[in-house]
Amino acid sequence: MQVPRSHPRYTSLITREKLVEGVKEGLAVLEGLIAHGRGEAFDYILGERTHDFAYEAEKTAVASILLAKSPIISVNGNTASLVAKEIAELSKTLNTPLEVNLFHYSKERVKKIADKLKSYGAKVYHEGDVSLEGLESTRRIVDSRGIYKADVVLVPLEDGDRCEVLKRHGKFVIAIDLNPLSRTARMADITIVDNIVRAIPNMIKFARELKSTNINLLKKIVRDYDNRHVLREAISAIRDYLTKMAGEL
Ligand code: PTJ
Repeated sequence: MQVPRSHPRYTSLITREKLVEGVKEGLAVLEGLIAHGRGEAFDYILGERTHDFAYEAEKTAVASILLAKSPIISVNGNTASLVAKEIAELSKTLNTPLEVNLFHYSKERVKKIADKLKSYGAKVYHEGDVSLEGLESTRRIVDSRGIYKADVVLVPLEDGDRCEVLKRHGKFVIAIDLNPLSRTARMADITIVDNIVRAIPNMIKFARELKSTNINLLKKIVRDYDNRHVLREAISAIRDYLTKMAGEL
């Protein structure tokens, strides 16, 4: 569909179209459209912009990846449809590989997503040679070089139970989730309450900035971060936005 640039909801509609294309290309599943709709609703009541609490989470996420021994960035169908090029760029800037990890698993889709990410020059793991104990869903199928041995894992658009299992395996989890009330959001060590289409480009900027920063400063950024505070700020931002909108009626 051609979206006219003058349309007041241009960015939102273009993002939707990318996901629809992703489904047509076989990168994303139909359930991904539903997940996106939920994300859109939260984005709407957050004012469709990156808030300060999200910038803080994005910066801290980058600092913690730079400090990690074996970091990994997990990619699912929605992420590949919306920000394949950008997440490959982030991966290269942070020298952190990508791993394809799917909820609705199929070998064919894993390969399609991996090929797309590789076409942007990223290093991609998708062997699926080990199982993450304690997880029933097919998200348990992971790569022994990636999520399995990682100390820090970035999980965009997560579906719930994996975050808990990753935590049980002693991993430091960074989530990107527009829903600050989700189980993932509440269980992660760092929750980026922002749209992935804004979060990843912001993280690329922070990565370029912090790459040459001294290690003590990176440690201070991570030490000073309080995820419960960030989640409280996100929920308050929704409340304030709704109060403002009601007041304008
Ligand atoms: O490709 P697969 O098979 O791995 O499946 C991917 C989906 C997304 C379908 C799967 O992980 C799923 O069902 O996820 P959920 O349980 O619907 O959760 C997705 C979360 O991401 C929800 O809390 C949404 O609010 C949030 N979300 C959706 N779109 C965005 C988002 N957060 C940030 N940016 C978005 N664009």
